[in-house]
Amino acid sequence: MQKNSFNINANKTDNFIKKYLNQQKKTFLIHPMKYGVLSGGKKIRSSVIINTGKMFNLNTSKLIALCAAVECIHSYSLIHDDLPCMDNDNIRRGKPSAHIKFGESTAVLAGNSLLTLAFEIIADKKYKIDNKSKIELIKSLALCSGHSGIAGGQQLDLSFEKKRKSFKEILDMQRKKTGKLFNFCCYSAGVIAKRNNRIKRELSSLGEDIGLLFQLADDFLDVKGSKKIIGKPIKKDKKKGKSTLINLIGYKKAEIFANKLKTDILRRLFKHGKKANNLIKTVEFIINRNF
Ligand code: GRG
Repeated sequence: MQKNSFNINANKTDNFIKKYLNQQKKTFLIHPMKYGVLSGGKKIRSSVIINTGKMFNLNTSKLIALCAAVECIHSYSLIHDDLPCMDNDNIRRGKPSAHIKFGESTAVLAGNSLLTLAFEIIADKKYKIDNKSKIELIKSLALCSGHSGIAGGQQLDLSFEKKRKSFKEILDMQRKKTGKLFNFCCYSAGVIAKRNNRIKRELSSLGEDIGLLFQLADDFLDVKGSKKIIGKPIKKDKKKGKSTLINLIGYKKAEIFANKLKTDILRRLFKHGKKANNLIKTVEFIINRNF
């Protein structure tokens, strides 16, 4: 199922973003923004949102604006992550990174514009959900993206380079850098489904664990993946002295930890019965993927 259903979700998100940008004023930054967000990428976060929504019988049309917003923020983080002052990577999604293609200043500005576009999309009156939910979503997305979320996690990641960090410190950094945006993916479906605070907290924690599993899989791919299939260089973590579980406890033990995390995530999903089937398949994909 997975590749097809992911592609369907990815296309829906891409089409939404394309249409949204095409309706805006034609500025210089539109092209580099499109390059950053529309040129490839699995759009796995969109599938997590859509498949969490399925647990609450939500139609994709109610969620597609959220998918677009999340993918804008994700692409923004990748553009900035590749910059010379961050991870300094020249290839992304099998193509030149945005700063190689357009220059550093344009890449920074296109990234910034994708960040603000995310909030514009959710706040837009064309997104027909009630204002209370909109404010809740905007606040949560801001928290997940800022200094206690992705940006904070990235700062920790860079500051941990070539240092021996503890298991707890590495997981905390990875939860922020990657887990928080997945936290928002599951939580936001709960907001649209009008679930109570307890359920929304459970969804946040579930999403964050899915995000952590995704990051662990990313670390495994850096060791055993194929550059051609992944579309970015491999074996960078060791070279850069990145603090990963693999570099701390070794590949085998990190794999055992990831499998335990996956079992725990699936146990929580099985409680939802058949309605969780698509999200379960997404989690299986996340840990077994080769790209
Ligand atoms: C505040 C949003 C924000 C960013 C600034 C640069 C930065 C701070 C954060 C970087 C965070 C980062 C790059 C995390 C890595 C997450 C990760 C595993 C990315 C790869 O995601 P995939 O595989 O990529 O989903 P595709 O190409 O499929 O979209």
